[in-house]
Amino acid sequence: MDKTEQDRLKKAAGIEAAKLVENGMTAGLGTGSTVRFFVDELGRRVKEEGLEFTGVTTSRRTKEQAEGYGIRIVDIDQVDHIDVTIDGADEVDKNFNGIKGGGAALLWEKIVATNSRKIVWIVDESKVVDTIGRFPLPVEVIPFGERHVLDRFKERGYNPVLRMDGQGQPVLTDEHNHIIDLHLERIEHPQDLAQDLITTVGVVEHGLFLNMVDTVIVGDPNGPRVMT
Ligand code: ABF
Repeated sequence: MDKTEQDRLKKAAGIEAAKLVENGMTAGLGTGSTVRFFVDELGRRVKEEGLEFTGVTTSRRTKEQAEGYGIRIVDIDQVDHIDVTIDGADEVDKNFNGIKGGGAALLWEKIVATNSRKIVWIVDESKVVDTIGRFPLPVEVIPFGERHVLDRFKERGYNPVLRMDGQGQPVLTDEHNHIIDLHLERIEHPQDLAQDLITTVGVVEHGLFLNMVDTVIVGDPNGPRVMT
């Protein structure tokens, strides 16, 4: 699928998801290129339809985009709950197990998601897979001692790679942590892997989002498709 077509499908999913945000809601706004289309549509609705809602964002870059449209953004600790969160994903399977974190925002994304009454992912059809794992699994780690976490992951056969930026420096998350990507190809037992990762000292969070999402809106050439 070429980028133009992929962007068309992402935009269609984003526009469909924007219909879910109603006046007076507190909405979680995710991160990634698909979410950018969603926030653009929210901005149009704010300007043209007078939509009023409060946003909680999962990254500084989404906060900047939303505030550019005059959307009111508050800190997650200023709200009692989040009515609905719309976010992207890197992979999602038929059991709604997903991988997130390609955008290095998985920690704030998971915190926002776990405090949301409803979670909706917006994806293009390339993200829907039979078995997750082909997309490298992001794991957020504390920089202190990360070399030893890498060694442990290597011993376990996880094929870990510290994520670097274009200047050859480790990518920094919004919490100033680092990301280790695990090149696993297939994840047959995601629950077991999640437990192994979260109990590894030095790991802050991982990109396995299991049994969390309620609805997936898929940008499909025949029009947005809703999976529930
Ligand atoms: C974000 O959405 C990340 O967790 C994930 O990496 C990204 C998907 O990116 P895109 O929408 O640009 O394909 O939530």
